[in-house]
Amino acid sequence: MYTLYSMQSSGNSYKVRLALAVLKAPYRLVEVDILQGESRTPEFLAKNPNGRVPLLEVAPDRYLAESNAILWYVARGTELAPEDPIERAEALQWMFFEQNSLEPNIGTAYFWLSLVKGGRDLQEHSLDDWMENGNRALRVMNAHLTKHDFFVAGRFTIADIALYAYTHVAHLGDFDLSPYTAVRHWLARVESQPDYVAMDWQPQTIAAE
Ligand SMILES: N[C@@H](CCC(=O)N[C@@H](CS)C(=O)NCC(=O)O)C(=O)O
Repeated sequence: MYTLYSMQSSGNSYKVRLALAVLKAPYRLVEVDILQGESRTPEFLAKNPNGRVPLLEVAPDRYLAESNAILWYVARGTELAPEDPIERAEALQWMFFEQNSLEPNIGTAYFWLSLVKGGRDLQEHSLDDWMENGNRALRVMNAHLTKHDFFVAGRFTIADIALYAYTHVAHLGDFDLSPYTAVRHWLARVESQPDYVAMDWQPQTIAAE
């Protein structure tokens, strides 16, 4: 059974919880409070020298970091992970886009504005850039979703899971999704997938560590 090191309110961690739920894969969950420095302890750094969640223990003492790499690993051989070469490359394209254009703007705004006390004041100098670049990413997504129900392969895949995680909480980072009609319809399509779980959902097995 996998062990997932995750923080409940982390979008990157939620990607993995959502994929594991859709895949009906059992796992042991370890909550890591990054706001209390729990991802920077010597014990955690021994598992992931980069000091971040999510982190998946895939075999005893064998750890996989980076949410989108974890998605590929857990979804291998399933409908969630396209195998056709061009579809696989398109999924990667959107997952790199997520890490380069969406997460650093919408994800970061969500983190500082909704999770960190006083974060708005601390990050005031960054707000305009996040807003401009985050809206640019939303426009790109909206244009694609105007012509497609899902990002890749005409079906729900890990590319949708990767992009959904921070888009669905964009409003908590001050983004207004009302102009992005196709994005809002896609969010609803993701939420109607079988075995979809919300960000605050937890599996049965939660370990104290
Ligand atoms: N590119 C990484 C980003 C991971 C990341 O930034 N995780 C944050 C939580 S969302 C974290 O653990 N931060 C703790 C820290 O930097 O100390 C991924 O996709 O997994």
